[in-house]
Amino acid sequence: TIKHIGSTTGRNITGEILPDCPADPPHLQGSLEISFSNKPGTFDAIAADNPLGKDGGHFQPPFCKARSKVAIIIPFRNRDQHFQYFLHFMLPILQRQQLDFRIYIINQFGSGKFNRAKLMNIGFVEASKDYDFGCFVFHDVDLILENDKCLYTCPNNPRHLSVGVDKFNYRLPYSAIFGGVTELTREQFVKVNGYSNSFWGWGGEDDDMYSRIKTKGMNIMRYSSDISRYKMISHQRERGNEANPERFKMIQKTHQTMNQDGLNTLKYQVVSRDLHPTYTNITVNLFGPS
Ligand code: UD2
Ligand code: MN
Repeated sequence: TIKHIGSTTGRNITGEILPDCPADPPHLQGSLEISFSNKPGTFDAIAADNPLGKDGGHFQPPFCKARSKVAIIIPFRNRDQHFQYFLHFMLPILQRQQLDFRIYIINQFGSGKFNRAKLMNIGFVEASKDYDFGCFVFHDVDLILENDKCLYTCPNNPRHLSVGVDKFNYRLPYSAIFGGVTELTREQFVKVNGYSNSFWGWGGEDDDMYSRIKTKGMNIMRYSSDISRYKMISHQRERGNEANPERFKMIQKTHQTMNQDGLNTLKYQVVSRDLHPTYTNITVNLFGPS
């Protein structure tokens, strides 16, 4: 078996020092053909296709030392088929990018109002208990990258990755958008006190994060839309994720509320933590409104 050959120490199993991975990963393919017309494989089939992960889906390049340690945090409830597509398409890409990475599903327990932002805060805290991740990618489960040159590494300012999305004709719907797929380093995320915990239901949490970043004097970076390009798996708005009518008022006050609402006020309970071959599932109780 060739399992367990990645390295957390920068050495291979015989103790030899691995060279740093090149800045330009050599096996990238560029533009990719993504289609949802075939059903995705089962989780077992996906694991068989991607055998190099360690427990909980921690992947590391086998022959070089990765430049980035990346946690991919997916806020989630009841979207198994989307997640199967996600793994099917994204695992090979992330391995070609030669990242030291692990995918976390942060699964909201119960049928109360969905809270995407709070789930992402929990992902940050829980992933940080496992490993010294320096880069956090916050990722909608239904967005699939169409160009593997869009590297999931964190630059020196927060980055918005879902620049071109097919649903929006591959154009930004507004210039301050920060939803979909975003990246922050550990330091950047701590500096803004994480996301708000207070956005229950659909919308606003992404705009709130945009203001947090600006308030703390950072800028948003973006690749161009030919590289930062995604397809969204089509879906309806779920029950429990109805649009939040308070969101417009809330995002006017971000600069006043952000220091008392975020990582420093995060309360939740882990219901279960399950290590799967290609990902980690953490089911959490948010103690939110019903
Ligand atoms: C947009 C944003 C998204 C977020 C949302 C408002 C883009 C491309 N996307 O997405 O990032 O800001 O508006 O909250 O800008 N989810 C579940 N189960 C549910 C509901 C949601 O798993 O029942 C997760 C899943 O990862 C999903 C994400 O939350 O992709 C966002 O929800 P959505 O896809 O329903 O919202 P959408 O497409 O309007
Ligand atoms: Mn969506």
